Amino acid sequence: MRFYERVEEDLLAASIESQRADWVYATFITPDTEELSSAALARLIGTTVRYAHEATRWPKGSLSGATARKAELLPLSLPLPAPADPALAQELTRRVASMTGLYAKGRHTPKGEREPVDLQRLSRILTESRDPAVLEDAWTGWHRVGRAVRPEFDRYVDLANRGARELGFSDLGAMWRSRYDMEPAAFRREVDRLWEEVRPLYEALHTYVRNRLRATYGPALVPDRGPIPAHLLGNMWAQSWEGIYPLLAPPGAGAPVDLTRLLVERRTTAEEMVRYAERFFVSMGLPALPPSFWSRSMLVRPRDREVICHASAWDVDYVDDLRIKMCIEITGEDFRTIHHELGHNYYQRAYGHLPFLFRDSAHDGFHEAIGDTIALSVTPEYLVKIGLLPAAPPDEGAELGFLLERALEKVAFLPFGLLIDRWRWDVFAGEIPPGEYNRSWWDLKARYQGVAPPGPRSDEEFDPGAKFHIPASVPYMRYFLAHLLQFQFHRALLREAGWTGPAHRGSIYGSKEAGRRLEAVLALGASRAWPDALEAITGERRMEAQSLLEYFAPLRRWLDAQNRAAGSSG
Ligand code: X8Z
Ligand code: ZN
Repeated sequence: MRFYERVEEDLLAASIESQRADWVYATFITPDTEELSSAALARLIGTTVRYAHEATRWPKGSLSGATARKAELLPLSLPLPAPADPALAQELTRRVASMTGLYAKGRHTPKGEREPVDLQRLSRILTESRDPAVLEDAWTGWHRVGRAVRPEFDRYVDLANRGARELGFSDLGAMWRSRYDMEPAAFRREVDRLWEEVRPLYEALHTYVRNRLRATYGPALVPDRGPIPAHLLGNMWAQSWEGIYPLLAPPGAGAPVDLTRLLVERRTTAEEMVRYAERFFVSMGLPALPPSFWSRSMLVRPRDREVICHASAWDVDYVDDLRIKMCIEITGEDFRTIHHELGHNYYQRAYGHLPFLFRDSAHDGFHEAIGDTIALSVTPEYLVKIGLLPAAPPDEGAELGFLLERALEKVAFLPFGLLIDRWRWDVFAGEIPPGEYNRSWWDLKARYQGVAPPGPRSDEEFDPGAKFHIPASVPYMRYFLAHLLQFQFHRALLREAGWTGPAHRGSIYGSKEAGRRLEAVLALGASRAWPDALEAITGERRMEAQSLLEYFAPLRRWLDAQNRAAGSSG
């Protein structure tokens, strides 16, 4: 239909303009770049909203095939809905840019030090220090950034909700839940169902970790029931716990692979870290990254200006101007994150040939799952194969260590991935009033994650604002879904690669068959409802937790035995 040709042409032009301005802002935060990027985003939103309203001329049932799909996607293609009034749209985008900038510029002077340091340094303190006072100070110091974000947040909720309502959604949360090819209410039930399936495994892990931390820090700090203090889990948000693996390693497991040490000992550079990840994709038959990727990406933190360090992947011209923006540190964690980011880039490139409204993933959980799926293939055997690890694959004890480390990363994340938007959905719906923002946040943290703040938090604090995706207005349920999907994908691609052993030992490195299957799904973009894409990769049409549970089954048995021996059941 002619109408959608015009829509897609205009949206492509406005999106490229917005991407360019946003890139400059994110890699060089100044009042000017903040203004330019928010103005460009407001123009893109304005164009989308105008066309979304025009499109309602054709009633839903009157369209079919690709046009019907485009009509569905058009209003949902917006990263952020804004009121049609241009002044209000610009106010909204300015406030979001400002919140993101405040977060990026957050600093704190750690206890016993002289200079203020950034989030990356504070995060390193949280993984490395074993002094509860130092940990608490780094945690509390960073969380102060939430207070700076708070004054902007209320107005953001109000304006974004108005934008969502003008487009026919009841609020921004309902709009976010509408991008999953099912009713928003059904989607809510779907994530609850998935959480219930993985909850027993999470609880077994939580119990084990609490027992070990009590042994380290004593019963005064770590009680034998109830929540774990958030500052002891090795991560600023307690979202993944692999940072404190050394405290939790199975006794007698031997030293498992320390990827950070291997990379540091070889004096690996940031660029070489990215080359490793690129070579993985290439080994599966996917193309190398374009030369412009290497000249335009930001791989390390620049010394002379403020940037948004939170990792992201870009496709500035929606064809092949691929880039990543990261402040890479030479660690195993960043090694994995680079695979995560390149997963986005390879997705973007694979759907770049489609009509503009289809240049997106099947649903946003797919986008987040691709690179993680590849990173699941970073096994000890793989590291031997590429020459990073000199020794032969490790013994059985080390295998348990490997699984525990992966669980601390992936299983620990699940309730966190769920609760961020559990909280925001209720905020956008007006069910959590502004006076209860922080209290309700910690209620959810206790209920889902079983973690507590290091000390009492007053109503002045705004701890949600200390997590990137909240000031930046990025939906988060995508990561919860991705953490399940990646195990479904991993299992299916291993099968394609002819692997018949246990999933945690398998790697799809070098498998052209797995590569072909993966690329076929990426190339569908958003042209089909997600169950079709899921079926194309796994043969199944439902998201499920079974693959994850199978992957961790040997660990689960071991955790249960440990917990029984320690006299705690859950
Ligand atoms: O934000 C990210 C990526 C960019 S899409 C680095 N992740 C979530 C987070 O850091 O909170 C990846 C895992 C979860
Ligand atoms: Zn991502």
